[in-house]
Amino acid sequence: MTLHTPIRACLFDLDGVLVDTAKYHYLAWKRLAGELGFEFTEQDNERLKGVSRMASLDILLSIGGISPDDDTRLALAEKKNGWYVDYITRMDESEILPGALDFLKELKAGGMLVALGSASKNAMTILNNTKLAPYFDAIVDGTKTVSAKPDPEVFLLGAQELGVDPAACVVFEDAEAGIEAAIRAGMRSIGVGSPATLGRAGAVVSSLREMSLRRLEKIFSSR
Ligand code: B16
Ligand code: MG
Repeated sequence: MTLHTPIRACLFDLDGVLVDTAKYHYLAWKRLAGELGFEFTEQDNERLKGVSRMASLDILLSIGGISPDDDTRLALAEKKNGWYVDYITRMDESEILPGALDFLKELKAGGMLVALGSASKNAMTILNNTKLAPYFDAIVDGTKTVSAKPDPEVFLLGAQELGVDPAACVVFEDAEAGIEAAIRAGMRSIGVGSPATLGRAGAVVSSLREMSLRRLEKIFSSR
């Protein structure tokens, strides 16, 4: 990969980058933990960000010190998802994170290709309710992938659907595992959140409000 390949596509994680659905995941997981008889804190919830549904359940169960059989695990995950879906079906455009919509509009106007790369199996519901769906040329979510981040599958599939070389892609991610996935995919990356956890990204911003096409080109012009 040449580091000077011009950027042709931006790939976005969903939860934590474009919308804050972590709070709804938290409420649903907390309710499940409550039914199972243990506490689940917001700090515990940090460990579930960017992690797939079943892997999240396993982390939660390990916190509670419970190890049910596979059928019970599936039923518990479904129960949590039902509560979570109740929350996200009530979402609207007001829940788009600051700067995200303006940046997506600027990318489209500038001819950049845009893809979603999310672990969520509920991504379409969220994109439709927030009216973000039309901004994406390709949507890769948890219904299309087998391996979870840090495996690069979700982003490689995104690049493939866009017909763009991975070296010409930039990933926007809020999770360390997502930055790792971007690196393994041979893509550049921008962390959205704290430099303490996202230090391996090419640059870190606190929100997409700090992003513009000009800033994007500037960040990578010398690398
Ligand atoms: P679902 P992302 C991830 O979304 C969330 O960060 C993570 O907390 C969640 O467990 C995962 O999606 C699966 O979500 O239960 O809706 O399939 O950050 O990859 O956009
Ligand atoms: Mg995320």
